[in-house]
Amino acid sequence: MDYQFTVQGMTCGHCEMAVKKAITRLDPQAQVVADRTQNQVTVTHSTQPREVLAKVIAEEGYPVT
Ligand SMILES: [Cu+2]
Repeated sequence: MDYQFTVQGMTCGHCEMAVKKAITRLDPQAQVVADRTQNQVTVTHSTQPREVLAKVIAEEGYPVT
């Protein structure tokens, strides 16, 4: 499945990497693009439901709106 999330609080490359890692830890084959300038996280080839990914991003410290 492919998803797009609007994510608050990503201020630098480390934040983008933290979000990517949190998702791929749970969903290893997912492709993740995090763009802090647009507050967007795009996930493709996910095996997980949208809510699960949203929860993982939020638990990493970045609110999903
Ligand atoms: Cu950061």
